[in-house]
Amino acid sequence: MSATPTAAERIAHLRSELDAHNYRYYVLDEPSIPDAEYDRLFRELQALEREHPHLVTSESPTQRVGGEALSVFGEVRHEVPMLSLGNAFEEEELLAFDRSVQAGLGLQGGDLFGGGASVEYSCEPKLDGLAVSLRYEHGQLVRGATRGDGSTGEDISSNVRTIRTVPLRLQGEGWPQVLEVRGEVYMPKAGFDALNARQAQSGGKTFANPRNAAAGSLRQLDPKITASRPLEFCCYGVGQVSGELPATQIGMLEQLKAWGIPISRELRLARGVEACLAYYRDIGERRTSLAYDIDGVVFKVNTIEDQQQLGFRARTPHWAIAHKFPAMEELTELLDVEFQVGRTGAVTPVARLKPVKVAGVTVSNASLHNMDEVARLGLMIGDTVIIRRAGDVIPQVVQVVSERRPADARPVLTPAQCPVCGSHVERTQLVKRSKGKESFSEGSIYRCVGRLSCQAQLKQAIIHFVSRRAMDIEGLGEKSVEQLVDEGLVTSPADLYTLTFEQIVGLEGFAELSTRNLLAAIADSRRPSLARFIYALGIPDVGEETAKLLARALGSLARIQQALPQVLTYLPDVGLEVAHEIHSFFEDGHNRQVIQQLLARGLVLQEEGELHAEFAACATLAGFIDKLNIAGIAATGAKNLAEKAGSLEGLIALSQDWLDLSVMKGLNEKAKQALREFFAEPANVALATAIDAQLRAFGMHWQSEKKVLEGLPLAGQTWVLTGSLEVMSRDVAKDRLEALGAKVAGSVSAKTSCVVAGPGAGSKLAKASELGVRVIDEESFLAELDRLGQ
Ligand code: I6G
Repeated sequence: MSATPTAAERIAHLRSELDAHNYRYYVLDEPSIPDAEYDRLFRELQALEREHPHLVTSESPTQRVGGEALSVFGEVRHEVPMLSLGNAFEEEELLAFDRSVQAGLGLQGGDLFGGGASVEYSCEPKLDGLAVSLRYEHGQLVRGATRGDGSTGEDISSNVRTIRTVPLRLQGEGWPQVLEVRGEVYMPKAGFDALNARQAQSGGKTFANPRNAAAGSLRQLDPKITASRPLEFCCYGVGQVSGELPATQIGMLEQLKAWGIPISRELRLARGVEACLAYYRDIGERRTSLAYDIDGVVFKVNTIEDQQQLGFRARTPHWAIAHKFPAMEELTELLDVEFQVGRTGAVTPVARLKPVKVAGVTVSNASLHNMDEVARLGLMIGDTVIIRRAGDVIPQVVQVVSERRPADARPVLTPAQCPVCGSHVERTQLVKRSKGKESFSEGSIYRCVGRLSCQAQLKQAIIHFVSRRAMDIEGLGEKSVEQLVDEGLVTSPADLYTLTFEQIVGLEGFAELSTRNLLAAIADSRRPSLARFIYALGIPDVGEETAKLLARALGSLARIQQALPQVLTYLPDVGLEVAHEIHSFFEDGHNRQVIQQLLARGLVLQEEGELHAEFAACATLAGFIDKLNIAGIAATGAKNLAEKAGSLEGLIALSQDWLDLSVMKGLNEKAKQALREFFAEPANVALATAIDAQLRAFGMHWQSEKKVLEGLPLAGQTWVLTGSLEVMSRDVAKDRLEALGAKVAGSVSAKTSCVVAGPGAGSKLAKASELGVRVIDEESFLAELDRLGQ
């Protein structure tokens, strides 16, 4: 048996394990262990290093969190200058480059006017990031520097160390004593979107594009900020090298990859310029679906000796060229801001632009999202703006060029009246509940209050109502809906059901047969499921899933219409804001009238009628108390109170009985005081009583927590989820198990009832087999949920 390792040995082992996993994850793109296992090893290393601080070294994976902040970056001289590349914008320029390479290499048939031989080129995408140089000595990362002017850059060592894809020490063996690798630090698109969302939420600075975000993140004096940004590194070449490297560009990059340095996954060899053009077209087609921004592809003569023979012109090599793609960003002028009215009445600003070609497409409109975005951009009419087209999404205004603002620039004003119907426009409110009180704050959306009396909202509402996933009325496209509304034939969804043959025939696109078909489709839509109908109503924030949930849980339109916002929040995933949207939709007199008309005109909803048993079972008094959000009363306090009080009346009485409450156990003094104060407010008593009465009217009765669980099929069982689930997310799986009464635990023990193991399951699976615990795969798990009615 081997001896227990010393702390130093275990630390060394953990570091090399983590380095190896990082290498497989980032360089080979072949993760070998689940993230959770990686985290466990990482935490073990952190704990050991905390216990033995003298064993901490700068290349430990734990040291990527970012050290001390600097006051200024130091200077770094590049022994081998960092070059720049010549560009080709047109195909002809690339052909000319190839001819000059052939001529330079004295290839047969190759002259400046027409080539014959085929040169081998390495091909890579040109990432839109920042060029950096990383210096390794004896395999250890000793310095990172920006390109600067090519001869002198800035020392950003502390920052590059925080980038996960930069190895702190090289893998394998045989690396030169000094090895400088060069490449691009960039921010993947998904990381950029997430960072901007985080920044916007916290009121921080947002970035115009991933390149700016990467630059802003790398040039931070505080490396902790860099550490929190999703940066990556991709190597494309070398600088100073103390020994020999393979004789070709691709061979050299493959060697660097073997030492743990990430290189492009798109690296290819092309024989001849035609193959280069094919590569350019292929990457161009996939450009928007790549995980990162690129602005072109780079071709390099593959044989290093040939590169040396071709040499340099000033600071650009004769042996490499960047073949650029059309820019995704362009400058243009903001001519005006107009306001569009959507289905739910949201009045959104749209930028009208001086037409400009962006990546081959003429752009004259761009989305501005909402007025907060206009304010964030500091946008004024007349401004010169940067427009960005990313993939197939609508072009965006990403930045104002404030230096170019004309003297007569005008502010963008929110219209007080709806531009379509003239109704009042009001700002949406955000509802928050804390300490038992609901509070409202201003949202970023403005809404026309005209509802269906607004032609814009009416058209969009009808288009939604008839759509395939809603009432599924075939034959009514957007144009036809617009005509019906413009002709005054349809003033609400209910009017669809009184349309006659004579009214439709003769409208554009409607001959006799298509009219008959449309009338048949309308008639066929008269028996929708409750879920379809709720979705078709177009309640703000209620998508198909929420509509299904409402229908399944509450079982009837009558209950959905009456439900108080607080009762609706008993549904999983329905927060207070959505609950208020639903409630106020059904409170609205006009909406109620449309629904009544629809039913009067022959719509028959297919409803379950019954309250769903699972929904009925979630009404525990403890949960109710918890939802009241009384300061200081969390889940445990709520449970203790529920146990003692037994009902809402009991709870109110308890809050008023000074002595009884004072001696109660399991609740601290502050919480007791908060409870007294809460029920001393008549408005709170009225609200709690109304919720209680509604739950009862719906057929729900307070149940004890225990009883609820006892009635469920997996009551008393403990389940563990491990590995990755492919069909169902882990959160959903957990919710389903809990709804069936099971507890979901994070580790396996002899008490575990069952382990659901997906691909990549590791130590938990091993433990389960060791203890003889039942293990099932995802397919059997889904079958079991089906059987148990989940
Ligand atoms: O800026 C660059 C991007 C990509 C490069 C580059 C590259 O190769 C894929 N290669 C060199 C040699 C240089 N800049 C100078």
